[in-house]
This record gives sequence, C-alpha cells and structure tokens, in this order.
Amino acid sequence: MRLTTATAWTGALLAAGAWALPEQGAAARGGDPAGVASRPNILFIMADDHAEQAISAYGSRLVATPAIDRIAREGMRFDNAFVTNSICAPSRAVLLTGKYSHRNGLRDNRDEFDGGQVTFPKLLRKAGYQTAIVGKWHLKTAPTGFDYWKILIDQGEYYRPVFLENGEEVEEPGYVTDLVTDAALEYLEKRDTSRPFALLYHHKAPHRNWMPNVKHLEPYAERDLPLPETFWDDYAGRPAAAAQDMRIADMYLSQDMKLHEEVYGEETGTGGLASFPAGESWKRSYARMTSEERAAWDAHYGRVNRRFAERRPAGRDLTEWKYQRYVKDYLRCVVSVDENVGRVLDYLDEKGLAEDTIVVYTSDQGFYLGEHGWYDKRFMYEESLSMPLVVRYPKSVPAGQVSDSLVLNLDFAPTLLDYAGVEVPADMQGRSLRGHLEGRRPADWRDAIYYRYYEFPHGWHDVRPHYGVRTARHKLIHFGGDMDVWELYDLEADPHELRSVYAAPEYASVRAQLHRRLESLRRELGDDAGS
Ligand SMILES: [Ca+2]
Repeated sequence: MRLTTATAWTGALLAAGAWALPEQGAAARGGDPAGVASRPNILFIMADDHAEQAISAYGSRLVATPAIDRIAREGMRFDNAFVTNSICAPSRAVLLTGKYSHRNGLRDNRDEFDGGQVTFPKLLRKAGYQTAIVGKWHLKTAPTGFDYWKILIDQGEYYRPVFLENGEEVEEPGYVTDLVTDAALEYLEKRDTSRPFALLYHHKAPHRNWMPNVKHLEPYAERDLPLPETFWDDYAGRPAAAAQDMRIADMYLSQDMKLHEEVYGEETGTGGLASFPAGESWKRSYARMTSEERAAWDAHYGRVNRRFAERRPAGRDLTEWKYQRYVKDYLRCVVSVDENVGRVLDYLDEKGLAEDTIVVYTSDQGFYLGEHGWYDKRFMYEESLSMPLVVRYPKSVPAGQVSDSLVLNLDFAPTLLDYAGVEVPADMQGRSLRGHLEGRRPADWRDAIYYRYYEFPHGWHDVRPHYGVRTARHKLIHFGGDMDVWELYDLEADPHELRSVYAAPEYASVRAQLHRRLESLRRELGDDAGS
C-alpha cells in the first residue's frame, strides 16, 4: 500500500480496519497495575539531513542553535553517533525496528517499509503508551503502531504542505517546520494525561531544496561563509569519491539555486539526476507560496537573481557562488528547526513535563556542507556517517555529559524500550544507551561498527554501493557496483579522509585486523557477502 496515491489507499485502510480504536492502556482501564503512569514520556525529535557542522553544540562555525544546545547542555551529547546506512528512508526503518537494512528489508529509498514487522512504537503502545508521529515519514506504506499520525507525503513541501492525518489529506497554508511543530503541540495538548506518551516529531527540514521561512531570509544576506578545508578535493586515489554526482559545482541553477528561468536561461546543473525536471519542480515549489510569502521571497531572491545576472559567475567562481547560496539557505532552514524545537521545550517547561520526558534530538544522518565539494550524504565518510545526537532526561541523566562511545541509530529502539520498562526483543540488533546516559558505560560496549549502503545504479547521485567497518581510529570500506575498490583510513592521521592507506606497507597489520573484524561483524549480524 503506497502513500503517494493518498485517496486510493485511504479507502483501503478503512477497509482493512486500520482505523480501529487504539488499544487501551492499563491506566485507562482503571488503576495502574503496570505502573504505566510513572514511566517516562518520550519526545523523539528527528530532523532530515541535519549535519553536526550546523549545530553549535558540536562547535559549528556557521550557525547558532540555542534550543538544540540546551538539550545537550542539560543532558548528554554523543560525539561518535553513526547511522548504519546513510539515506533517508532506510535510516527511518532502522529507527523503528532496531535492525539493519538487510534485516528490516528497507535497503534504499525505492523499497517500501513492511509495516507488519515489530517496531518500538508498537511495543510501547501495547505496553500502554499513547504513540504518535508528526511530520516526515517517507516509508511509502501507511504508519503502523501509532494512535495518531499526521505525516507529510513522501518528502513533503516547504510551503503549504499536504499532510495525511490518520489517512485523511489536509493541505495547510504556512511553513512546514512551523506546521509540523503546531501539530506536535496540538497533539500534546489533546493527549490523555493519564498515560505516558511517545511522540515522534520529525522535521522535513533541512532537506533539499532548502527553502527557508521568509522571516529567516536576512541572516547571512550580506556576509560570506568560510569554505571547508576540503572544498577543492581532487579525489585522488578514491575512484568512488571521484565518480559521484553530488558536487556543489553541479547543483541545479533552478531547483537548488532558486534562480528564475529568464536569468539562468538553460539548466547546466546535473543535480544528481540529469533527467530530473528541475526547472519544472522549482516552479511548482515556488507557486505554493501565498502572494504575501512570494512578495517577501522575491524581495530577497530578486536581489540574488539580479546580482547573478550582472556578474555571470563561471568556473570556480560559479562553484563558490553556488556554495554560498546552498549553505546559506540550508542554515536558514536550520534556524527555523531550532526555533521550533525551542517552542516545544518551552511547552514541556510550561506544563511541568520536562522532568519526566526523555527528549532526543537527532537527524536521519549527517550531510556534506561543502566538505569534499559536496552536498548530500550516502558515503561512509565521516560527515554523512555521523548523526548528531543529544539526549535529555533530568530524572536520571546528569547534565553536561559528553560520550565518545561508538553508538548507532540501531540503538534508539532498545534504549526507548528499556526506559519504558518493555523487554527488548532478542532479534533487535542495537543495544540500550541507558548505561551511557546514566554514567555507567558497559565494559563490553562495541569497539567497531558495521555500515552498508545499497542505492545504485538506480536512484540519485551515483554513489557506489559499499560496506565497511569503523573503529575508534580506523575505517575500512569496500566499494562495489561497477568497481571493486578497498579504502583504508587512519582517522587520527587523516581526519578528512583524503588519503587511503590501504596499500601502504606500514598499515599491513591494521588492514588484516580490519578485514577480520569486518568479516566477524558480517557473520554476527547475519549479512551475507557481496558488493
Ligand atoms: Ca535524510
């Protein structure tokens, strides 16, 4: 059942009985024998493509994010948090199931999520929690395990987005990040206060094509941002890095740069998928704004268009111009996300809920903000392998902690179940972070993580399928598809991963150890070989 044809499947859902009333929790049945009411509330906040480089708690040089920083300051920041497959839908399937892509069946953005499988919201709901998701879903099939859902269809729109509210289509005027937050607050306001809640509050922003709220257009208007050190990477010795189509230099002049057709003339960007009708797509996005929004938009971008028409940047000059345009819009979207996270934190304070609520802020993966000359994600290199992760729970998590343990998005489901007092199914592949959060790091914590990316040759950006292992210091990657290439990085000597030392004689023993570790991880996790 696909979500893209909303009206068709709404009927099917009704027929299938998906509208049955939520199960009643113990507390609602009278009394509280299971102690449900004393369990923590869960507010799980996930942004889309929000890189650590754009969060001030992680030392960003680019933007201030006071609300997200507050969660970090009042709880724990994880500095080595990673995803198992750096792309939108697969990351969300890992979150729900606590299982790798090869086990939950969703390997790339083309796959559909099997909603019949066990997920942590289903288990929480069975245990008496009221469960809800608002905002980005992106798993094609209808949500299961939630009492309430109000989701965007596919990627969603920045302006006047269309939501599916428990199956019913609702188009709402305004800006998506504000509207998703309104939905979250409305849900909290209407909830049953006798039972704990688990709310997944998922932003679309700052996903491509980075359309800011018109009230946030002025920041960065008159100042330029610094280029990352690796911006002009030549990809020497890294054929998969050289072969991708995700360079800022190749971004669309229409959809990404928001130039008008009369200014750019002919689209010269490949944008990650040369056959994509970028100009038409941009016109449709622009047309979604109200006349007032459009007037504010044009007041700012009209100037950008005029300056572009006067200067006509080309070559490296054009690439640097694109970088400024891209990253500024990205950061403006982040400003709105942070402002809205602040609204929700304020709500928890006002209602006296902060003490009893676990608040998680994370993203479905990291992102390139010009490092290696790129935007997008997918690669097992640090910027996209990483995800920001900060967690606050005043009742049991001391403030001001930082962890450098290797943690994964696989660990979310076991952690939240653990805190809710629900048994973690044996076939979930992550581990609870509770010990870390409460200052008791388990002695047998993992010393290596396994990664695998699949989307090739279909889909966007031409990143070759690859898998690998990362330890605290080293990373071994195998690129397949139309290649057969191994890379090895020493993250201490080469933190930007510019020089593969796979063939270097002095790394022979490290290489052999990593190969063994990779094979043992694959056996342990039940992933077969193959590229
Ligand atoms: Ca994403």
